[in-house]
Amino acid sequence: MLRSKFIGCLVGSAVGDALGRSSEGLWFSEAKIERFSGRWTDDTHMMIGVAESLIATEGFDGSHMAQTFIKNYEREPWRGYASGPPRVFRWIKSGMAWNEASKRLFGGSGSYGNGAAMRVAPVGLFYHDDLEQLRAVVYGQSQITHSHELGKEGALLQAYAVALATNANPPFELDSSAFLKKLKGFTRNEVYKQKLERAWELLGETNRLRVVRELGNGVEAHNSVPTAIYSFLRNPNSFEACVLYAISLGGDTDTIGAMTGAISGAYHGVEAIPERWKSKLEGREYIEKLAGKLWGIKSRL
Ligand code: F2R
Ligand code: MG
Ligand code: MG
Repeated sequence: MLRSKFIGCLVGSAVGDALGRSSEGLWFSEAKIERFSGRWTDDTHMMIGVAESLIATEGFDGSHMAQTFIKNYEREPWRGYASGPPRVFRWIKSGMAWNEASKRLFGGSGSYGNGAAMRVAPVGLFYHDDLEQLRAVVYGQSQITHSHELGKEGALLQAYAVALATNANPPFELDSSAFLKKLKGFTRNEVYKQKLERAWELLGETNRLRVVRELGNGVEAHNSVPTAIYSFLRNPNSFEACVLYAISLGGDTDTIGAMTGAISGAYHGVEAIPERWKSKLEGREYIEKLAGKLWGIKSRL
């Protein structure tokens, strides 16, 4: 089951990204998923980089992971990256340390974009049973491109949600309240604590506009990570329902779809992801191979 959860998480993340790709940036009522080509964006490209580096070094090595991001970006810069990461890659290439360059972004405040969270699923899987290491590695992998506290803390919550989903045992009913309480207790940031509180209050909400207004659907980590966790908890028993719900909220749909898909895939395992999506997914075999290797190393260590 654990192997299936590892594969489900990475494939689920890529499926969510590919499903949301054509709606990214649209108002929620316009978000559509019918045009599923299976092609994914920077979210999956960077998630693959995280997995490749964890596998190659059998753990976290910041310099190696930064170089992996740079190598992958230079091969396929057209994946739809935002402005921040490519600038950081150039600074690292010109000699800046991997954990210093990102501090220069946005006038020295660092990025609070959701880029560190959208790619973090392999860390949540690999350290699902060691929360101290999970926190340290999430902050380390975030620092490469996202040094702002909100960017890092969003990645931490997304990784911890993946870890909690990995440790859960469906079909026993998921305790949403306990899930949110654990997340709230794990983050040190007040913005996220309040968003998680709102997520709990909104669980029965039928008005999507209200959900978007209160939780957000934007490119900022604090306006998308809680939304992905919420989308999963609204529909814990169905991969399909939770990812479609996430995308129906509009905004940063590829990323919120990817984060929701990662949590749900880790919860259910790969069998729960509809075959009509898996069969079309770009690079499915490679993503499954990476997840299998990550699980293999984890089982051996
Ligand atoms: N880039 C996109 N989408 C744009 C359209 C792509 C197009 N469809 C195409 O194919 O070309 N999506 C991807 O970017 C998001 C992840 O972004 P990331 O990696 O966090 O980048 P960045 O630049 O660091 O932050 C994103 C924006 O957030 C705002 N921001 C962040 N920190 C800020 C700060 N301290 N002060 C002010 N603003 C800050 C800025 O607007 C950044 O541009 C994902 O959606 C991924 O799919
Ligand atoms: Mg993207
Ligand atoms: Mg996006």
